Amino acid sequence: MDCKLIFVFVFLGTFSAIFAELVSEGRIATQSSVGWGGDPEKGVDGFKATHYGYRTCTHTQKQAENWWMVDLGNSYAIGKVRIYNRADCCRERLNGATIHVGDDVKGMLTNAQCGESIADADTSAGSVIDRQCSPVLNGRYVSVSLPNNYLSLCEVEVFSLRLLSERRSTRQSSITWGGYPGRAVDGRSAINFNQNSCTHTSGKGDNWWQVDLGRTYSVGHVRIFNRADCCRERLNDATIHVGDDAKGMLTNAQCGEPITDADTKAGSVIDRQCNPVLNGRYVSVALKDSILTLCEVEVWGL
Ligand SMILES: [Ca+2]
Repeated sequence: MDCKLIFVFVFLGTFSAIFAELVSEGRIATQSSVGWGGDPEKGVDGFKATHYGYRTCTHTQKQAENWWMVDLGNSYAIGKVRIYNRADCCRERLNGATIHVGDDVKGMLTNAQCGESIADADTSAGSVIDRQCSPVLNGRYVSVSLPNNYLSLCEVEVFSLRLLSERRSTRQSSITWGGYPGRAVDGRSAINFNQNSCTHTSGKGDNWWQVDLGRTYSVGHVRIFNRADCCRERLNDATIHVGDDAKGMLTNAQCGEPITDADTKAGSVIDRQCNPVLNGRYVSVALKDSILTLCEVEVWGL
């Protein structure tokens, strides 16, 4: 085993939890054509050197439509794509490139676009170009497409959402029946109240539950596990809020539509996508004049 392989093995073994959201490295890549030895897998080989001579950048021929695509192996909720541009020459070639995410293996030009097209201002030599997908895009295939120019990518990193809320600090408007706020982030999605894993407030006035993520994140998706043993309808009209105001449990920006009666089957899993993605440290669920019970709340983001 050569030194490079040993290094990679030790590195991943030690820090895999931190980088768990990187879903592209080492995956199978394809592209429209190959020139100058720039095989498509060099876009996901983990090496970010931006001088072409290091043989870790892709390179196509110059055709009407040029594209590079990675197959992530599974469909993920994609929050961000990062591109490392070439530094030794030709920095401007990426101008006009677009990033696409979707489940269509032939959708390299037509899957949903993640973020704005790459502009000339993004493409300084060796630049790191970030595009946030807002809303978050689900897909197994991530592509970069570029008309009428050579497409060269020194590395492409695709980041999926990760769970931000588990075991974080929580509070709520009141506590009754032993329904402490931490039960909604205890990692258990048990949905009968007597399993001691659901929250419970009193009913009158403004009821809210809030989690502090510890710092500001880009929140793309919130999932709520509803109670199953009774009272499924109590969550009707609840709203989800995301923001940096610790006292904004009712007023921070709203993520998705209010919860409706159709959402609240007993034990249902209720999903809300934040469109656009919302930046915030505090995520809350608010409900007026009804008991607020949450068996689990999962906040997903980057
Ligand atoms: Ca590379």
